[in-house]
Amino acid sequence: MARDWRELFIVDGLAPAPAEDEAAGGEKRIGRFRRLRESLRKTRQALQTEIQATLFEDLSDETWERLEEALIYADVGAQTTAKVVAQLEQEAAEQKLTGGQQLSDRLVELLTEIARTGEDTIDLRAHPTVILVAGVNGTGKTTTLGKLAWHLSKELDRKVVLAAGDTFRAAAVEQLEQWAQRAGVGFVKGGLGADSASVAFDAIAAARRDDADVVLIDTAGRLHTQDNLMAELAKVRRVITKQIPEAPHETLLTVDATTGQNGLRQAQAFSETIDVSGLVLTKLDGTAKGGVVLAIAQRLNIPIRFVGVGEDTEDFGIFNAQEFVSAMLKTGAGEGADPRAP
Ligand SMILES: Nc1nc2c(ncn2[C@@H]2O[C@H](COP(=O)(O)OP(=O)(O)OP(=O)(O)O)[C@@H](O)[C@H]2O)c(=O)[nH]1
Ligand SMILES: [Mg+2]
Repeated sequence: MARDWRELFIVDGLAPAPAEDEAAGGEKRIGRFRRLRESLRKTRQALQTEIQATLFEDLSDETWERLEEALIYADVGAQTTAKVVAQLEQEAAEQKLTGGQQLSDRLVELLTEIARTGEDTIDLRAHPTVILVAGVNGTGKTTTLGKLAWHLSKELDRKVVLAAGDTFRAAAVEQLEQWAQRAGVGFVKGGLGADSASVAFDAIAAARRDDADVVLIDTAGRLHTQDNLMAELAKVRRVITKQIPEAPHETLLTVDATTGQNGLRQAQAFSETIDVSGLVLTKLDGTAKGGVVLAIAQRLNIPIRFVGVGEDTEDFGIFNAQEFVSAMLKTGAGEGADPRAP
């Protein structure tokens, strides 16, 4: 599983990381994991009491019920929960799981398997590579692209163009322009109310002209139930594909983690219209419903690419199933009773 930018993105012409960066990279990783753990605190606390309880108890019907309730509360989803708990129950019946600690470790393992879906890398070797973002209003599309532009430019030395495909509001264009300035990347916009497909067209043309590596295209927020707006999104995609048959190379959907199971319905509807290739789970800070990632991963089999844990450039990371599930389930020091602690 990818853990840093150089592992997630396949790029050409990138100088190897200097040796002294290795240690710094390790520290960064630890810092990122700490932030992820911190942002999953509420989800973890929701699960913790129940899981800790199973560590003491003999496995009984009540244990399984409590575990089910906890997972559902964390928005892991009824179907995913049922599948996982049935598997644990069966393994316990076969005497494969004897103590609560084994159960807890196996739970982490099963949830990690579920969270791990599909391709683990994003290929940026096409010039330009086109990445389109879509999602419901306010789910974090513009912020995600701004953060992504920053990381691609600073960490991977890519020449990036941000395209203001949200032409509905002047403020949306300004917001993206600020991100472009902050990241020091190119910026393409159209007139207010312009056809958003034409902005995408212009941005790709500009990227070709200026030999840019990546084009990131923002779109206006829309509800997955608004048919006319969903049709417009499909048109943006078609116009991109007309210019470059393989594009968009990546279509990201932003899902606001605080919306819980509704995020699953959104993901379902968007993926029917625009063939979503990756998910970005935003606003994981401040929700107890981080488990929705697992529901989406299991039901739709769309890989989760990134997580957003705040509003700043650094509050953004590559999704790593193992790290995520550990951060969601495993109790750390100072977070309440840990029966394993001496
Ligand atoms: N706490 C937190 N806030 C976030 C995160 N991602 C985005 N936000 C905030 O959520 C709000 C909406 O983010 P935008 O990026 O504007 O969302 P959008 O999808 O582009 O919104 P529309 O263009 O209006 O549909 C902003 O105030 C962001 O700063 C995150 O991961 N955590
Ligand atoms: Mg926006």
